[in-house]
Formats: sequence, C-alpha cells, structure tokens
Amino acid sequence: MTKLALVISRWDPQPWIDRFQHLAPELDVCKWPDDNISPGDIGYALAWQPPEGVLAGFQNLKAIFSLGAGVDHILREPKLPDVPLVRVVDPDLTMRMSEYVCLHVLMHHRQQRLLDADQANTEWTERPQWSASAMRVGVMGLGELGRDAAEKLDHLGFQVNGWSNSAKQIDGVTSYAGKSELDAFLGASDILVCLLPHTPDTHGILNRDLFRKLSSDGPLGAPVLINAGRGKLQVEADILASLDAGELGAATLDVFETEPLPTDSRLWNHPQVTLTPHNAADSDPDALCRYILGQIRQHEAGEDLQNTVNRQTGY
Ligand code: NDP
Ligand code: OXD
Repeated sequence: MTKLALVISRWDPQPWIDRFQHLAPELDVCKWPDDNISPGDIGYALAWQPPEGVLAGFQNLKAIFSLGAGVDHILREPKLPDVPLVRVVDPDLTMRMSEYVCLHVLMHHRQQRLLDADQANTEWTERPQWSASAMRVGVMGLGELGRDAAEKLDHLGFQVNGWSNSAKQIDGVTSYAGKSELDAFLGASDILVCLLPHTPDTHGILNRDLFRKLSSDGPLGAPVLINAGRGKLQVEADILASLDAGELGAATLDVFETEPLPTDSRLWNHPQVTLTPHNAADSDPDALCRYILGQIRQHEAGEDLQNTVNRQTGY
C-alpha cells in the first residue's frame, strides 16, 4: 500500500498522525524518520521545513504536499524530486489570515496601541478618529490569501488597492500589476499589507527604498507596514532604520528573517512594533488532513492534483 510520510521540523507531527488515522484508518501514515520503513516505500511526502536531503532520498514519490500555503521551505531543497508539489489552499487557512489582516489593519487605524498606553497611564485622552473610508490599504499579493483579505477590508469600508504580477478584477479593489505599477501602488498606500510568497523575485522587497515610496500624508501621519508573508521578504535593519527616521510610523510583523526571532533583535522592544510568532494563519491538522486526503484519493483515481506549484516562478 502507498505510504505517507510526515517530514516535519519545528511542529509536533503527532496531531497530524492522529488526524490521518482518524479520517483514513486504511492509510499507512508514518512520521519520518521511521526505522521500519525504507525511503523507497514512500508515495506521498507531507512536509513542513523538511531537513535538507530527506525528500531527495524518496525515490518513488508520487507527490509532495506542503503543510502550508507557502512552499519556499520545500523549494530550498537542492535535489527536490521532480514530482508535483501541492500547496495548501483551504478556506480555514484563508479565513485565519483574513482575521489577522483585519485585526492589525483595524488596530493601527483605530490607534489602539496609543489608547492602550493612555489606559496604562490612567489618562483620558480624546483622540480624533477618522473613518475607514479615509484610509488607503495596499495589499501586496492578490492570491488566495491577499484577495480574501482585500475583499474583507473593502467590506469594512477601507479604500483598498492591490498589487500582483498580473492584473486582477476584484470588486472594490483597485488593481496594480507588475514592477511598472509598483511605485504608483506604494504612493497610494497608507497601510501596506504584505502577503507575497518568498521567491527570488520578492527576496528583500520590503526595504528602505520601498518604505520611502509609501504615502506619508495618510491619517496616521506616517505609513504602516504589516508583513505576514515571509520574513525573507523584509530587511529588518531597514524596518528599524525607517521606524527610527519616521519614514514608517509602525509595523506589525508575523514573520522574520530568522525564526524564532533572536532574543537580541531590537524589534522585540521597539515601541512601534507589534510582533506575533508566525501564527497569522496556522495550519489546522483537521482541515488540512481532509484537504490532503481528498487530493490523494483523487490522484489515486487518476485525476489531476489541484493547487500545484510552478517551480519556475516559485509559487
Ligand atoms: P498565492 O500563490 O495564491 O498568491 C501569491 C500572490 O503574490 C499572487 O497574487 C501573485 O501574483 C503575487 N506575486 C508573486 N510574486 C510576485 C511578484 N514578483 N510581483 C508581484 N506579485 C507577485 O499565495 P497565497 O495567497 O496562498 O499565500 C501567500 C503567502 O502567504 C505564502 O506564500 C506564504 O509565504 C504566506 N503565508 C503566511 C502565513 C503565516 O502564518 N504568516 C500562512 C500562510 C501563508 P499573480 O496573482 O499575478 O500570480
Ligand atoms: C504557511 C505558513 O505557509 O503557515 O502556510 O506560513
């Protein structure tokens, strides 16, 4: 029987094994490494940050599933087997990310960090509050996650712009596409939300040159960065320099150049930074095991896999 191997770093594989055993007891699912199974037995690898060389050793793979929406953690494997690579596209994950984006856009828009400080100082300060329609939110990446977040921000009343490789038609969202329209998009962004994948094209895109092109005449007085895409999209030294120089007013960061974020990073204690530990949209074992099982059953029945990654573009 075709075996499934969970090749996972940093997460506990047991909840995934338990879910698979509950949903499909007929399937043979192991966590890798397993002393009783040889690499050639593995038909499907389910991977999160697989250690280098492990996937390359599975000679009879039929497909690799990323246990998240991103695939940079798999594409970094230099000898990746030439089989379909499938990523997560699932309403549970999408909803989690939209919750995160709306929470943090609203937090900055409603000046919640200042109000928290007022409360901590027992100060009744009546701060002016503008409406959502006065705020321009720019979403970088209008894929599965960016599109949903942009639509929800539009429903909340924000002016929403989006930037992607190809132009999009999304109700309530003004689409900017490609490098030639990036500066215009940035100039129309009071709050910048980044939901790009990490690829050779997007590496380090969130840098000081880019921050200086953001709108500085929005209601907050200085632009805000929210990055929940990947840490390697951002240059952390530039974020700190731009915050210190007033080119950025605040930042919410869920992802970091190095994870976990080193304890000596100045980001931890910066008064204008809100940090979360890469949990904007957690991969839920129940939702994602159902998604993966559905795909494997279809594939075993001779149908095409969905949401496969283009290895040329890296997403
Ligand atoms: P998609 O592949 O569906 O969307 C990617 C979007 O980025 C597309 O709109 C694409 O444009 C655009 N894009 C890619 N490269 C470029 C470029 N060079 N210039 C302009 N636009 C570009 O991905 P998802 O929306 O599903 O996920 C996005 C990322 O979110 C993941 O790759 C992952 O890194 C991150 N993520 C983070 C999580 C967290 O907890 N922090 C959880 C889940 C995901 P086009 O549409 O034209 O192709
Ligand atoms: C993902 C993530 O890519 O959680 O899904 O980062």
